[in-house]
Amino acid sequence: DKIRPLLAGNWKMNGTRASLDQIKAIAEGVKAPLSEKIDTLICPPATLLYVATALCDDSPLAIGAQDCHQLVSGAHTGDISAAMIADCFGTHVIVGHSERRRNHAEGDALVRAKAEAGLAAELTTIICIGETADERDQGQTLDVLKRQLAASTPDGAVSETTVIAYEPVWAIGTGKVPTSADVEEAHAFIRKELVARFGGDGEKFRLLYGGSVSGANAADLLAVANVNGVLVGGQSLKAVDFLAIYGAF
Ligand code: G2H
Repeated sequence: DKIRPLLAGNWKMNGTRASLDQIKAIAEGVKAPLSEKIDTLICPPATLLYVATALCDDSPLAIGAQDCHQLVSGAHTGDISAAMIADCFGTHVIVGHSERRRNHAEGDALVRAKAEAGLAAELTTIICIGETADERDQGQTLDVLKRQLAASTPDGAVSETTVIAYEPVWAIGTGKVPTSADVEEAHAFIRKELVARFGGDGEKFRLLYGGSVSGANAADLLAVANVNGVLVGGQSLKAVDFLAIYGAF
């Protein structure tokens, strides 16, 4: 069976009530027949989650969150739980984005706990991994991917609800994109590791590429073996840009 692709947008700390127009336009633009073949997702800031899901009621566009706490509730000022995301009708959560790993000192064990929380709340959970520029320069890319993938992915992960996003940190928001050969090597490696750990189900996990994806490079990235979709930052903020990437599927 062919893997059903996923086009995911990560708004990061961008978007106000005024941006709901863009969510509406994306929800309206994600139409059949293409929407029957691919899943689409926007992860706005948590402040817009509840109203965004209401706006997408009649659209195949899914709405998710960019992070969650590893616990269900409690004295954790400023955090939101996976259960709260589900309560807002969010269906997906991103965990382990490099900006969380770097700016909030989130290590693999915490990312794994967050992924477990996402899965426990029945959210499709997107686990991000990727090497920094220094690690790449030192030839450590595959070692880093191996370690992050192994330590950030829960044992109970299954292909239906767990997605792996490969985001080379040096490609994020920089306009620099790895070559197709580099993406192919990284994704083939991730696939091999997933199969080694999860057997046949490892063949079915969706592997997304993320980092400076745009309408101009999406088709080339999507043509790479084991690229089952993309995770888009900057180019997901405006409907016109996001829908151009949608059109590349
Ligand atoms: C990578 C990506 C979205 P951008 O972080 O997660 O952002 O497309 O802006 O590089």
